[in-house]
Amino acid sequence: MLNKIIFAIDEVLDKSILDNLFEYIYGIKIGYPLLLKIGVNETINLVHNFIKNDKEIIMDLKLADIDNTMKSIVSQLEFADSYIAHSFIGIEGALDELKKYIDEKNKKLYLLASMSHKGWNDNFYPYIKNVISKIDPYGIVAPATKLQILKTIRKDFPKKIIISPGIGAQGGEFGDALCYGADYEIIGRSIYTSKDPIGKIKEIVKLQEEKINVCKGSNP
Ligand code: O7E
Repeated sequence: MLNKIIFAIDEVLDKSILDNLFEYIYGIKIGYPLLLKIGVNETINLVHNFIKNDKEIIMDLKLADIDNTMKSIVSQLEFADSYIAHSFIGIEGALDELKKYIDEKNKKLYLLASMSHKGWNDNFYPYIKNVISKIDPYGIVAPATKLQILKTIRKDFPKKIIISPGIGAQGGEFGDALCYGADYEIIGRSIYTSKDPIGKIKEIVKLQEEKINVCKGSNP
């Protein structure tokens, strides 16, 4: 079965529901909404099975600060496998030291290349592209709502893992980002607001598979 979903857990869920979703998703993304609602210890309890079974846990605090502050934040959330930071903060005194710190811990860094909301300005992409090239992160976040910029980012970074939000609740269609170069689709509300999250995930996987079958071999 296709395993291309990163579940954005931005709402408090029953642990049993989350554990039942386990086999259908590649990994989970946790950010401020959940951490602020239930705290770090409860979050660790909630995602215990994912930690134990080596599913990727991506910590999305959209780090955008000086090196020392970002390293301090990461050091308090070591149960995660990966961390997301903004690229616009630049290299010296920020992302250079963060990358070194995360590498030393054998963890992964994702950098944000473009965002899914309307107001994000991709005119800055050449600057962001340069930062990403120099920092050489494990992966990149790029939007499923703007398929042309996603395609450009894939072309510019053919070997990077690309994870893509903006599907379902924000208007992107399930499977489109996979056709335009993403490795995984980040999906939150479409799953956790559903009355039947497992049924919804199965439906999403089917839609992703159908899209991939259509775009396979073509060049969107
Ligand atoms: O719209 P949803 O509910 O499917 O959730 C999408 C998730 O992806 C949510 O956690 C949101 O904060 C995140 N996201 C975007 O929606 N758009 C972006 O451009 C970037 C992210 C994201 O994950 O950023 C990582 C820095």
